Amino acid sequence: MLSAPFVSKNWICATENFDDANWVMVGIPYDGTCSYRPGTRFGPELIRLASWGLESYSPVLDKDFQYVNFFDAGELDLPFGNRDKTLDIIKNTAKEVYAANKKWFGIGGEHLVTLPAMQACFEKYKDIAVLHFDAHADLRDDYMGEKLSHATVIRRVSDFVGMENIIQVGIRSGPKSEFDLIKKYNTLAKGINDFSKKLEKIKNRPVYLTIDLDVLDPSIFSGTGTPEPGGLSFADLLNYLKEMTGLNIVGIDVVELSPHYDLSGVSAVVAAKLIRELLLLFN
Ligand SMILES: [Mn+2]
Repeated sequence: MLSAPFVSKNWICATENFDDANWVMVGIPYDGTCSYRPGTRFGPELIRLASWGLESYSPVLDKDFQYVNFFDAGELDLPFGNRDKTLDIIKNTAKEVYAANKKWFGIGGEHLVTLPAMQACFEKYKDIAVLHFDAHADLRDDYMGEKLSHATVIRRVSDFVGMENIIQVGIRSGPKSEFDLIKKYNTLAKGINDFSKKLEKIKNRPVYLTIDLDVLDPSIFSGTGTPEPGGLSFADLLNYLKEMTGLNIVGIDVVELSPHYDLSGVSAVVAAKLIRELLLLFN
Protein backbone atom coordinates (compact mmCIF):
# COMPACT_ATOMS: atom_id res chain seq x y z
CA MET A 1 0.00 0.00 0.00
CA LEU A 2 1.10 3.54 -0.65
CA SER A 3 1.35 5.57 2.52
CA ALA A 4 1.02 9.16 1.28
CA PRO A 5 -2.39 10.77 1.89
CA PHE A 6 -4.70 10.83 -1.14
CA VAL A 7 -7.59 13.23 -1.62
CA SER A 8 -10.84 11.44 -2.26
CA LYS A 9 -12.76 12.47 -5.33
CA ASN A 10 -15.94 12.32 -3.32
CA TRP A 11 -17.56 14.93 -1.11
CA ILE A 12 -15.87 15.60 2.17
CA CYS A 13 -17.26 13.31 4.90
CA ALA A 14 -19.28 11.17 2.46
CA THR A 15 -19.67 7.56 3.53
CA GLU A 16 -18.15 4.85 1.33
CA ASN A 17 -21.12 2.61 1.78
CA PHE A 18 -24.28 3.10 -0.29
CA ASP A 19 -26.31 0.59 1.73
CA ASP A 20 -25.84 2.43 5.02
CA ALA A 21 -26.54 5.92 3.69
CA ASN A 22 -29.75 7.89 4.31
CA TRP A 23 -29.05 10.36 1.53
CA VAL A 24 -27.60 9.76 -1.92
CA MET A 25 -25.89 12.71 -3.54
CA VAL A 26 -25.90 12.73 -7.33
CA GLY A 27 -24.11 15.32 -9.48
CA ILE A 28 -26.12 16.26 -12.58
CA PRO A 29 -23.87 18.28 -14.91
CA TYR A 30 -26.53 19.30 -17.44
CA ASP A 31 -27.11 22.77 -18.91
CA GLY A 32 -28.80 22.02 -22.22
CA THR A 33 -31.74 24.46 -21.93
CA CYS A 34 -30.06 27.44 -20.23
CA SER A 35 -31.70 30.49 -21.76
CA TYR A 36 -29.14 33.22 -21.07
CA ARG A 37 -25.64 32.10 -20.01
CA PRO A 38 -24.77 28.37 -19.92
CA GLY A 39 -22.11 26.77 -17.71
CA THR A 40 -23.97 24.93 -14.94
CA ARG A 41 -22.56 21.63 -16.22
CA PHE A 42 -19.41 22.58 -14.31
CA GLY A 43 -21.31 23.13 -11.04
CA PRO A 44 -21.15 19.69 -9.40
CA GLU A 45 -17.41 19.12 -9.81
CA LEU A 46 -16.47 22.57 -8.52
CA ILE A 47 -18.85 22.29 -5.57
CA ARG A 48 -17.27 18.92 -4.73
CA LEU A 49 -13.82 20.51 -4.91
CA ALA A 50 -14.97 23.43 -2.72
CA SER A 51 -16.33 20.95 -0.15
CA TRP A 52 -12.73 20.08 0.75
CA GLY A 53 -12.22 23.62 2.04
CA LEU A 54 -15.13 23.33 4.50
CA GLU A 55 -14.84 22.55 8.18
CA SER A 56 -16.92 19.54 9.12
CA TYR A 57 -18.36 21.43 12.12
CA SER A 58 -21.12 24.02 11.72
CA PRO A 59 -21.08 26.51 14.63
CA VAL A 60 -24.47 27.90 13.58
CA LEU A 61 -26.14 24.49 13.83
CA ASP A 62 -23.76 23.05 16.46
CA LYS A 63 -23.54 19.83 14.48
CA ASP A 64 -20.71 17.95 12.83
CA PHE A 65 -20.85 16.83 9.23
CA GLN A 66 -18.80 13.72 9.99
CA TYR A 67 -21.91 12.13 11.46
CA VAL A 68 -24.15 12.75 8.45
CA ASN A 69 -24.84 9.51 6.65
CA PHE A 70 -24.71 10.36 2.96
CA PHE A 71 -23.24 8.64 -0.06
CA ASP A 72 -21.74 10.60 -2.96
CA ALA A 73 -22.54 8.67 -6.14
CA GLY A 74 -20.46 11.05 -8.27
CA GLU A 75 -21.63 12.61 -11.49
CA LEU A 76 -24.00 11.21 -14.04
CA ASP A 77 -22.47 10.71 -17.47
CA LEU A 78 -25.06 12.40 -19.70
CA PRO A 79 -25.61 12.57 -23.48
CA PHE A 80 -25.52 16.36 -23.66
CA GLY A 81 -27.25 16.94 -26.98
CA ASN A 82 -30.16 14.71 -26.09
CA ARG A 83 -32.45 16.37 -23.58
CA ASP A 84 -35.07 13.62 -23.38
CA LYS A 85 -32.53 10.85 -22.87
CA THR A 86 -30.79 12.99 -20.24
CA LEU A 87 -34.07 13.45 -18.36
CA ASP A 88 -34.72 9.69 -18.56
CA ILE A 89 -31.32 8.87 -17.07
CA ILE A 90 -31.89 11.29 -14.19
CA LYS A 91 -35.39 9.94 -13.53
CA ASN A 92 -34.25 6.29 -13.57
CA THR A 93 -31.41 7.09 -11.19
CA ALA A 94 -33.75 8.87 -8.80
CA LYS A 95 -36.16 5.92 -8.98
CA GLU A 96 -33.33 3.62 -7.91
CA VAL A 97 -32.55 5.87 -4.97
CA TYR A 98 -36.20 5.89 -3.85
CA ALA A 99 -36.56 2.13 -4.45
CA ALA A 100 -33.64 1.64 -2.04
CA ASN A 101 -35.56 3.70 0.56
CA LYS A 102 -33.08 6.52 0.46
CA LYS A 103 -33.41 10.23 -0.07
CA TRP A 104 -32.33 12.05 -3.21
CA PHE A 105 -29.83 14.92 -3.06
CA GLY A 106 -29.29 16.30 -6.57
CA ILE A 107 -26.60 18.82 -7.40
CA GLY A 108 -27.09 20.67 -10.69
CA GLY A 109 -26.75 21.53 -13.33
CA GLU A 110 -29.60 23.68 -14.53
CA HIS A 111 -33.04 23.73 -12.93
CA LEU A 112 -34.71 21.40 -15.44
CA VAL A 113 -32.92 18.49 -13.69
CA THR A 114 -35.43 18.92 -10.85
CA LEU A 115 -38.30 17.69 -13.04
CA PRO A 116 -37.27 14.03 -13.53
CA ALA A 117 -36.12 13.75 -9.91
CA MET A 118 -39.45 15.06 -8.69
CA GLN A 119 -41.33 12.75 -11.04
CA ALA A 120 -39.51 9.81 -9.46
CA CYS A 121 -40.22 11.20 -5.99
CA PHE A 122 -43.91 11.66 -6.84
CA GLU A 123 -44.19 8.03 -7.96
CA LYS A 124 -43.32 7.06 -4.40
CA TYR A 125 -44.92 9.93 -2.45
CA LYS A 126 -48.27 10.95 -3.96
CA ASP A 127 -48.99 13.65 -1.37
CA ILE A 128 -45.72 15.48 -1.88
CA ALA A 129 -45.45 19.21 -1.20
CA VAL A 130 -42.80 21.32 -2.90
CA LEU A 131 -40.69 24.10 -1.43
CA HIS A 132 -39.14 26.21 -4.16
CA PHE A 133 -36.42 28.80 -3.50
CA ASP A 134 -35.54 30.88 -6.56
CA ALA A 135 -35.26 34.41 -7.94
CA HIS A 136 -37.47 33.25 -10.81
CA ALA A 137 -40.94 31.71 -10.68
CA ASP A 138 -40.17 29.16 -13.44
CA LEU A 139 -43.93 29.04 -14.06
CA ARG A 140 -44.01 29.79 -17.78
CA ASP A 141 -46.02 27.25 -19.70
CA ASP A 142 -43.41 27.32 -22.44
CA TYR A 143 -40.20 29.17 -23.18
CA MET A 144 -39.88 30.08 -26.88
CA GLY A 145 -42.22 27.20 -27.62
CA GLU A 146 -40.35 24.69 -25.45
CA LYS A 147 -42.40 23.04 -22.72
CA LEU A 148 -39.29 21.54 -21.11
CA SER A 149 -36.87 24.26 -20.06
CA HIS A 150 -35.23 25.57 -16.93
CA ALA A 151 -37.68 28.50 -17.26
CA THR A 152 -40.75 26.21 -17.13
CA VAL A 153 -39.65 23.59 -14.60
CA ILE A 154 -41.95 24.49 -11.70
CA ARG A 155 -44.93 24.80 -14.08
CA ARG A 156 -44.20 21.24 -15.28
CA VAL A 157 -43.92 20.11 -11.66
CA SER A 158 -47.29 21.77 -10.95
CA ASP A 159 -48.83 19.64 -13.74
CA PHE A 160 -48.67 16.61 -11.44
CA VAL A 161 -48.14 18.07 -7.96
CA GLY A 162 -50.73 20.85 -8.24
CA MET A 163 -50.09 24.59 -7.82
CA GLU A 164 -51.77 24.51 -4.40
CA ASN A 165 -49.00 22.21 -3.13
CA ILE A 166 -46.13 24.54 -4.00
CA ILE A 167 -44.60 27.14 -1.67
CA GLN A 168 -42.16 29.64 -3.14
CA VAL A 169 -39.52 31.87 -1.54
CA GLY A 170 -37.46 34.71 -2.98
CA ILE A 171 -39.18 35.10 -6.36
CA ARG A 172 -38.45 38.58 -7.70
CA SER A 173 -38.36 38.37 -11.49
CA GLY A 174 -40.72 37.26 -14.22
CA PRO A 175 -43.51 38.41 -16.51
CA LYS A 176 -46.83 39.59 -15.05
CA SER A 177 -48.50 36.33 -16.13
CA GLU A 178 -46.27 34.38 -13.72
CA PHE A 179 -47.01 36.76 -10.87
CA ASP A 180 -50.74 36.47 -11.63
CA LEU A 181 -50.41 32.69 -11.14
CA ILE A 182 -48.45 33.25 -7.91
CA LYS A 183 -51.25 35.51 -6.61
CA LYS A 184 -54.01 33.16 -7.75
CA TYR A 185 -52.57 30.24 -5.77
CA ASN A 186 -50.86 32.32 -3.07
CA THR A 187 -47.65 30.34 -3.52
CA LEU A 188 -45.13 33.04 -2.56
CA ALA A 189 -44.12 33.48 1.09
CA LYS A 190 -44.22 37.14 2.07
CA GLY A 191 -41.39 37.01 4.58
CA ILE A 192 -40.45 34.43 7.17
CA ASN A 193 -43.62 34.66 9.29
CA ASP A 194 -45.80 33.96 6.29
CA PHE A 195 -43.44 31.11 5.39
CA SER A 196 -43.96 29.52 8.82
CA LYS A 197 -47.72 29.83 8.41
CA LYS A 198 -47.56 28.14 5.02
CA LEU A 199 -45.40 25.34 6.47
CA GLU A 200 -48.11 24.56 9.05
CA LYS A 201 -50.27 23.21 6.24
CA ILE A 202 -47.65 20.73 5.00
CA LYS A 203 -46.05 19.63 8.26
CA ASN A 204 -47.44 16.09 8.07
CA ARG A 205 -46.55 15.49 4.47
CA PRO A 206 -43.43 14.45 2.55
CA VAL A 207 -41.63 17.49 1.16
CA TYR A 208 -39.28 18.01 -1.78
CA LEU A 209 -37.02 21.05 -1.47
CA THR A 210 -35.55 22.62 -4.59
CA ILE A 211 -33.11 25.52 -4.28
CA ASP A 212 -32.10 27.55 -7.30
CA LEU A 213 -29.00 29.27 -5.95
CA ASP A 214 -29.90 32.50 -7.74
CA VAL A 215 -32.35 33.07 -4.89
CA LEU A 216 -29.23 34.44 -3.18
CA ASP A 217 -28.14 38.01 -3.88
CA PRO A 218 -25.59 38.34 -6.71
CA SER A 219 -23.29 40.16 -4.27
CA ILE A 220 -22.61 36.81 -2.56
CA PHE A 221 -23.52 34.56 -5.46
CA SER A 222 -22.52 35.93 -8.85
CA GLY A 223 -21.74 32.54 -10.38
CA THR A 224 -25.06 31.89 -12.06
CA GLY A 225 -26.62 32.21 -15.50
CA THR A 226 -29.43 34.65 -14.71
CA PRO A 227 -28.42 36.78 -11.69
CA GLU A 228 -31.14 38.94 -10.12
CA PRO A 229 -30.31 41.80 -7.74
CA GLY A 230 -32.30 42.11 -4.52
CA GLY A 231 -31.86 38.55 -3.28
CA LEU A 232 -31.44 36.81 0.06
CA SER A 233 -28.29 36.87 2.15
CA PHE A 234 -26.80 33.54 3.24
CA ALA A 235 -28.10 34.21 6.77
CA ASP A 236 -31.62 34.97 5.42
CA LEU A 237 -31.62 31.68 3.54
CA LEU A 238 -30.43 29.73 6.58
CA ASN A 239 -33.19 31.29 8.67
CA TYR A 240 -35.79 30.06 6.20
CA LEU A 241 -34.23 26.58 6.24
CA LYS A 242 -34.18 26.49 10.03
CA GLU A 243 -37.94 27.15 10.00
CA MET A 244 -38.24 23.82 8.18
CA THR A 245 -36.75 21.80 11.03
CA GLY A 246 -38.89 18.74 11.72
CA LEU A 247 -40.39 18.55 8.23
CA ASN A 248 -40.24 15.21 6.44
CA ILE A 249 -37.84 16.20 3.65
CA VAL A 250 -37.55 13.29 1.19
CA GLY A 251 -35.69 15.01 -1.63
CA ILE A 252 -33.47 18.04 -2.12
CA ASP A 253 -31.71 19.61 -5.02
CA VAL A 254 -29.39 22.59 -5.31
CA VAL A 255 -29.07 23.93 -8.84
CA GLU A 256 -27.83 26.67 -11.18
CA LEU A 257 -24.27 27.27 -10.00
CA SER A 258 -22.39 28.33 -13.11
CA PRO A 259 -18.97 28.61 -11.52
CA HIS A 260 -17.00 30.32 -14.28
CA TYR A 261 -19.00 33.56 -14.05
CA ASP A 262 -17.48 34.09 -10.62
CA LEU A 263 -13.72 34.43 -11.03
CA SER A 264 -13.25 34.63 -7.26
CA GLY A 265 -14.62 31.10 -6.82
CA VAL A 266 -16.73 32.28 -3.89
CA SER A 267 -20.01 31.07 -5.40
CA ALA A 268 -18.85 27.43 -5.37
CA VAL A 269 -17.89 27.81 -1.71
CA VAL A 270 -21.31 29.33 -0.91
CA ALA A 271 -22.99 26.37 -2.65
CA ALA A 272 -20.83 23.81 -0.84
CA LYS A 273 -21.48 25.38 2.56
CA LEU A 274 -25.21 25.56 1.89
CA ILE A 275 -25.22 21.85 1.00
CA ARG A 276 -23.36 21.02 4.22
CA GLU A 277 -25.96 22.94 6.25
CA LEU A 278 -28.84 21.26 4.40
CA LEU A 279 -27.47 17.80 5.12
CA LEU A 280 -26.89 18.74 8.76
CA LEU A 281 -30.42 20.11 9.11
CA PHE A 282 -32.27 17.29 7.39
CA ASN A 283 -30.09 14.26 8.11
MN1 LIG B 1 -33.67 31.00 -11.12
